[in-house]
Amino acid sequence: MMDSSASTPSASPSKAKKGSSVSGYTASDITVLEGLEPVRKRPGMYIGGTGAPGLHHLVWEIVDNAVDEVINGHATTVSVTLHKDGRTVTVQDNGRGIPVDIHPTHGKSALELILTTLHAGGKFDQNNYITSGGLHGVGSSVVNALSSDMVATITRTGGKFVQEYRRGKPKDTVKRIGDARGSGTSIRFTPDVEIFGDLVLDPELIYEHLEVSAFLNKGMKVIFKDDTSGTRTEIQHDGGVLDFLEHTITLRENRKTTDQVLHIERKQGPRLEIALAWTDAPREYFKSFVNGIPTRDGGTHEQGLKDAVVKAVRNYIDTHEISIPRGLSISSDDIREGLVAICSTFLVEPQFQGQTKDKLNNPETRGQVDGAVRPILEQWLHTNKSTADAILMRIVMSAKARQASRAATDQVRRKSATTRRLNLPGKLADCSNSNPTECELFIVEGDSAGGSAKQGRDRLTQAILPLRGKVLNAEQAPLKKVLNNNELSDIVRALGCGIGKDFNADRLRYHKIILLMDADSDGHHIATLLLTFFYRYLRPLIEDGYVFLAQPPLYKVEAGGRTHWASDDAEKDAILAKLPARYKVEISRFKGLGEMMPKTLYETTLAPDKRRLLKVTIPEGDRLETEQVITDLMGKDPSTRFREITSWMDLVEDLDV
Ligand code: 2B7
Repeated sequence: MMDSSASTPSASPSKAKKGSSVSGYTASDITVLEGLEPVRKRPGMYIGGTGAPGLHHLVWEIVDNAVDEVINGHATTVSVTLHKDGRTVTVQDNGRGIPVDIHPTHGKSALELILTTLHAGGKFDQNNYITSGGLHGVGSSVVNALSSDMVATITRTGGKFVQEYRRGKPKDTVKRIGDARGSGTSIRFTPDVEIFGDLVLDPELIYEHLEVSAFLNKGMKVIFKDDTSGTRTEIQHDGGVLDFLEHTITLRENRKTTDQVLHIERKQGPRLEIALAWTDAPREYFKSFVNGIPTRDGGTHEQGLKDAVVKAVRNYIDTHEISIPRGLSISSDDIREGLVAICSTFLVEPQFQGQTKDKLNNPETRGQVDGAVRPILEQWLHTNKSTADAILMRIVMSAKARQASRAATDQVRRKSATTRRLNLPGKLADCSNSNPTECELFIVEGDSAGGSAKQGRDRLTQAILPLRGKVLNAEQAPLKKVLNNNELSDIVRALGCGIGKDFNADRLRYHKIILLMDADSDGHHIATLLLTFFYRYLRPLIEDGYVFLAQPPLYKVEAGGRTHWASDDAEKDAILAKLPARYKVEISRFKGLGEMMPKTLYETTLAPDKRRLLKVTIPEGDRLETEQVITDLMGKDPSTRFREITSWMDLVEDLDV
């Protein structure tokens, strides 16, 4: 093991400011005041929610303030007690004690200002006061606001001082209750049942949070008393992130590639501590933190570390002329496979990114971390020849495995799916799922409707085939002519099941074939042509229940703040009849599917849980009659066609599928 600590001693930075009192900080340093009502009104804004995570957030806020006193060199110990009720918590530190002197202009103690006003922080925290997580050290007032009871006990300047609060409001001014030696802060609080109901705290979660804090702040002593189980645990990790690394590897049951572990600690510039080791893990595994906050999605600090590792290893391979097997190329992924790393840095102004703010975004950090790690890692590899060899063997092995597995998958792919996929029509927007029982093909009339459907669909399971040209009337055409019709041959290719003597239902690519046409006479005509084609040439698909008609809305009825959809006049009238007379009603008629927003099309017509489909069936025992209908409807004699036209919907049956 090697420790490459930078040369600067780790003196605790003193936060004393020129012109301040002996304590280095007085009540007059407090800025910006705002009451706590907004916190009780909208707790979610401050702690994310009022469920279990929000409840635990209260504990992290107070604990992190105590840890800050340690980080900034004023305290050594943090103790946390979870009381018997499972909800009340006492946090204590042996730091300087929150100042209790009276603020000259506000006439209140600094303690009261800190615990009862929002955004009251010391002026120092903009300059050089680094905080561990939380609301940048101003979270204690938020916790107070959301606690039914809070008691702050401060020891400083030879005395013990107490102030109590009820739902964030002080019961009285700060009182000196006696003499005391030393200094420190103790805060006891009970989360308000009015806010959190009867939720209780989870001792295991508290333990985990404290443990991570102890790993990231080496030397800090943490005492956790859990009165719900009568246990008391002391956590202290003098090995810091090095201990964290060992702990992580053991927990994940990985084995190290070599016993050697790299540990880097930079004390110049932003504090940075990294530990890493290669293991037999099948992937890389990074745990990164900024100011003690886990950055689950990594970010620039993690990227800088990855850059450094990859470049240092490549540089080592180049300068030592390590021979790599012929034809084997080593990727960054190969270099990082099995790497387990902990990366913790402390920044004055961290910027977070992403929905959950789990990613560090400070651009300068990437180069700084790379710059701090790379030379040390290179040096480490140079001076530990056997370690470097073992790591390189590990890397070459992963490159070989990757190459072999890539070749194998390529071969499998070539043999199966691609050949069938290559035959698919170009205008088909296929779905990504390849299990036919879960897949649906929408045959859509017109390019613009096809476009909306492509955008609005569920890409996983819904494929779209837009029809552009004329659909041939298959009633009057031989198979050869049918296959010469672009639209019909595209349908056959998309379905994958063949036609005529090649027909094989087992190869059908979608178990729902849904015809989606405008709700007008043109749309009905095309649907009829398609159904004729299915009936004449792919009848088993109808018989086995694979063919459906979609029911797009024709009318949108807006009334009383709600939107209703109707697919014909009768449905529209039924909706109107049910609406209270006092409602102002707005009716709009869609000219075609292409007019609909993709989202609307999805919600009214495509979404499996909202749409209504009509399943096309051939009524049992009525086969001859159906045959007659088709002949009459689609055959050459216009008079029979007219007779049948109104009754053709008898072919279909209303279904919610
Ligand atoms: C930014 C605010 C919240 N604060 C101080 C000083 C010490 C101190 C605190 C604390 C949690 C439970 C026990 C500074 C910092 C307020 O200003 S908060 N210790 N511990 C804590 O909250 N523990 C302080 C300068 C001089 N003297 C004291």
